[in-house]
Amino acid sequence: MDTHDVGAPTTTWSRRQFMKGSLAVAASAAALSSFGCAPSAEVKKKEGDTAPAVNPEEGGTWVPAACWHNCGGRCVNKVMVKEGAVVRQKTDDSHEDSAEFPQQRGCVRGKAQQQQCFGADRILYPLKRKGWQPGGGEKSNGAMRGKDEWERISWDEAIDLACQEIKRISDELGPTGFYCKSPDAVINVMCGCVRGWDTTSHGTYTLGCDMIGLPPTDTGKANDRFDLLNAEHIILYSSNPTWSAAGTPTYYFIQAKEAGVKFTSVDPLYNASAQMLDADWIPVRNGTDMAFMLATAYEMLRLDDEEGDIVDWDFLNTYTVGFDADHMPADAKLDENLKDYLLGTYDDTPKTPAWAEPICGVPPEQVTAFARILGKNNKTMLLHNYGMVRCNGAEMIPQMLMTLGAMGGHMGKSGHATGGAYHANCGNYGPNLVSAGSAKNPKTTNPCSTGVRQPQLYDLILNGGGDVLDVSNSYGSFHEPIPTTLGPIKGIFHVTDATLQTSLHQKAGIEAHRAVDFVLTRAQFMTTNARYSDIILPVTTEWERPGGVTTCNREFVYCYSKVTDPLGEAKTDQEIGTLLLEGMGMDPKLAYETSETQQFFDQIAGSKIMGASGEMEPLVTITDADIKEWGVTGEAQQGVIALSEFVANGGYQFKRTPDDGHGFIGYEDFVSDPAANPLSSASGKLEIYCQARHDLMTSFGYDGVEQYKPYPTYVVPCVGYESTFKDGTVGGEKGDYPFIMYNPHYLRRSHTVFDNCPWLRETWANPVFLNREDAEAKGIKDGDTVLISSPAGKGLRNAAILDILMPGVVGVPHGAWVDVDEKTGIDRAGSDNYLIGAEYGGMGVSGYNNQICNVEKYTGEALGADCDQPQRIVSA
Ligand SMILES: Nc1nc2c(c(=O)[nH]1)N[C@H]1C(S)=C(S)[C@@H](COP(=O)(O)OP(=O)(O)OC[C@H]3O[C@@H](n4cnc5c(=O)[nH]c(N)nc54)[C@H](O)[C@@H]3O)O[C@H]1N2
Ligand SMILES: Nc1nc2c(c(=O)[nH]1)N[C@H]1C(S)=C(S)[C@@H](COP(=O)(O)OP(=O)(O)OC[C@H]3O[C@@H](n4cnc5c(=O)[nH]c(N)nc54)[C@H](O)[C@@H]3O)O[C@H]1N2
Ligand code: SF4
Ligand SMILES: [Mo]
Repeated sequence: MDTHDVGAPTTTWSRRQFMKGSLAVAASAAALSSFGCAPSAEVKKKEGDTAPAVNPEEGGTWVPAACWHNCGGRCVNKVMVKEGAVVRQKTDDSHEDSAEFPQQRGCVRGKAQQQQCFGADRILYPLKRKGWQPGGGEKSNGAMRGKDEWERISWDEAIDLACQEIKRISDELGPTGFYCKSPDAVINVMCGCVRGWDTTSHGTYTLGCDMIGLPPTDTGKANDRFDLLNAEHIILYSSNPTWSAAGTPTYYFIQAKEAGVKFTSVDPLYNASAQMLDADWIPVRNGTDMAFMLATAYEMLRLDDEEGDIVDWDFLNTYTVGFDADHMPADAKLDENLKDYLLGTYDDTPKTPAWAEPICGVPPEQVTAFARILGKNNKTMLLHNYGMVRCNGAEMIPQMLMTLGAMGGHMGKSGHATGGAYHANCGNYGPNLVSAGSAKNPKTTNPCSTGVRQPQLYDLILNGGGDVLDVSNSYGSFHEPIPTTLGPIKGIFHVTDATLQTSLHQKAGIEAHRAVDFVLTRAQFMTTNARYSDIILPVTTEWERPGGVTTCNREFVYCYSKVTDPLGEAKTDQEIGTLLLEGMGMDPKLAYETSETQQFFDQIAGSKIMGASGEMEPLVTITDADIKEWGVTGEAQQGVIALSEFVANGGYQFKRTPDDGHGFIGYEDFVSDPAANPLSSASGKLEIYCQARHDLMTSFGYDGVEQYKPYPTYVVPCVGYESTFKDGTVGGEKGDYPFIMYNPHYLRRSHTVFDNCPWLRETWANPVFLNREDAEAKGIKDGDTVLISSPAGKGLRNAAILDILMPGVVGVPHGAWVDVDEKTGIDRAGSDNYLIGAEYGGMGVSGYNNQICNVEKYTGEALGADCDQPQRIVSA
């Protein structure tokens, strides 16, 4: 068997051929070969398969098919299955589309799901790295990870080898001998492991939102979609739902636009959403939002003083603590407040727009205009996504953004809102009107409770262990530090994430993978995790499983069904887990209680709908005959839709009207009666000064934490805009890495998923985004191959030169599969994390969006388009 990167190029495929192809993708891999992406011989031929002569216009059954990635959306995706082949694909057409009752339409990635399930790049058999042998040390031949060849082995052999090695490491080192970013029940039961924690999506909102008085990660307290139309201004702060929350959110915002709402985008890029909504653009430099926000607050105070009617003092005084000296929280240890900091009382530096401009790049008149929009007499919604808090030094943004909303009184009233606008719920919050049930599985516990900040883990592995501060038990749950000494880590598991690709410090990550005895990965493709492994267990996609139910948004639950039998020898996660536990001599019932069909049934049976009483009631009617037909255990129940209809329709959408009584205004109860409905903070109010969060953060003792106050101030990040200057002073001479680099979440991919997909590669080029002036100064033309260098690594991408990106900012899209040229050490794929190191400060946030880099025209061989590169395929 060959190594990776040997697939047939996809260039021979024109867009028309792809379109044709999409009408004729067959479940049998025989049909796949017609794609020009020839799969391995075994892939082509399933027992008894012939290439079906399909006529997409006749017959076939529409099956609601899963769209299962962490893509920001949740949409309907239907495939026509005929003679075991998928012959057509569509999105929601179950009813006429209207603003009140919108179709749940999907995006281009959804349409490309067939290339996930039936892709020529699927791994269909257990694979072993040729140079690896169990037993550890030299036998593992670890330096060859990522370079070695692969051989096909049987499931028996794969499970035997894996269990032998897991037992050996477990006997020698116990649970801390293993590492897995997010262990599942099987790993908990088999051996346990050290976990990695990371602030990924919500950045600094991961720390202590409850202490400030915000909902967890600040999601859920913006208003529902009909109320968007009651606003006068909607601010999309660091928010590009058109790319990052595909599906209905953009449609809701279009309704608001058509109703006359004025949009403003605060973003280094005039992004697709801003363009679509014809928004006013406030270009702010990545990672410097605090300067811009402080200056905005200063301007609100100034305008209020000079003209009146800007700051909602009643709101501040009633619902918040810490804005001024007269309203400090009872537990404050420091006699300082935000207002005096803004006015320069403590440091003789008023936080004026002129003070902020050199840092954030926003012209002062735009700050003033923004302050006016936030004024109390406007109906303003301040909706944010999380790009600006996935930055070093952004620790106090959650308190500051909330403060801006509170200064204008933009909470608890129709037409006003302040809060997160995330994923498929973006623009539409409120209690669920329908919800999916859950499958029953035993609760398992990892015998090792230690969580290590993800990028430090690689150094820990490379150093053979060491001292760590355990500060987070699971994502989003921080605690006071527990000093811990860990021994060597010799085994790595990859389960359902793309850790080696999506975690900071990838270069060290690759070395760490080469340093251990054993890496076991479940994979559908030769992903980065898989590439640096020893044994790969082929896992099915969701299309090859019985089905499932997902809550998509408050109005819609999606029910998807099986599209095809498992391809090749792929097995479901549960089947693989069962084999591993049996191989370890353990009872699989410790991890799985019921069959996957039973789990699907339980999800359906547990689905709920908002009843007339205001309580959630069963959604699906289930009869004894249904239970018999499904071969499951359960009880008959009365709902509003028959089981067969629910499954055939692909779920259920709750019909809304603006006056249906299900509207939602965030913070309404708190604002109407704060004493009866206190928030989760110590004071029960919104804490602009928050002692508890500050104390927790400082207890970690990370570098630079002494700069932070319990209220929002500007701090110099460990890496950020200041680092682009030679001596770290803004406005000085530029250093070796003069640009701020950030990682837009890119429409070609859902993180790493789809990166290898030919259709999407052709549609989305995955370039590096450069500002025109910057490119001209560097002699770079559109399409030129660009060398991106950072203190951590080097990568190549083709230039996309933009007039809508701030000067000095470089955009490297998130999630491309690293492809290191072993001779030069340069990554040809432009992987974001290959360019980022392990530096951290404050709370230990993963600062993806204010890293530093240089760009120059590459003098080596030009890269060519991604869609002209061979697809990464393992072939026999
Ligand atoms: N530099 C940088 N790094 C980032 C970010 C950034 O902006 N910049 N963003 C961060 C964010 S917000 C996030 S959320 C993370 C995401 O990080 P990850 O969760 O690691 O990313 P995904 O690519 O979604 O990984 C999902 C993996 O599961 C596999 N998979 C799919 N279905 C199944 C299945 O049924 N079973 C199994 N076993 N596997 C399956 C997919 O093939 C894929 O490899 O990345 C973070 N990393
Ligand atoms: N297509 C696609 N969609 C996705 C994903 C994906 O990988 N691909 N991933 C999903 C996941 S898990 C997540 S967490 C979300 C992330 O979704 P978002 O948080 O929306 O992520 P981005 O699109 O990277 O950033 C949003 C906007 O913030 C801007 N921005 C970046 N840094 C800063 C900054 O420092 N200040 C300001 N003011 N603006 C900034 C960017 O230019 C961008 O326009 O996307 C989800 N949706
Ligand atoms: S947004 Fe996500 S769920 Fe919707 S079609 Fe695209 S990939 Fe699928
Ligand atoms: Mo995320």
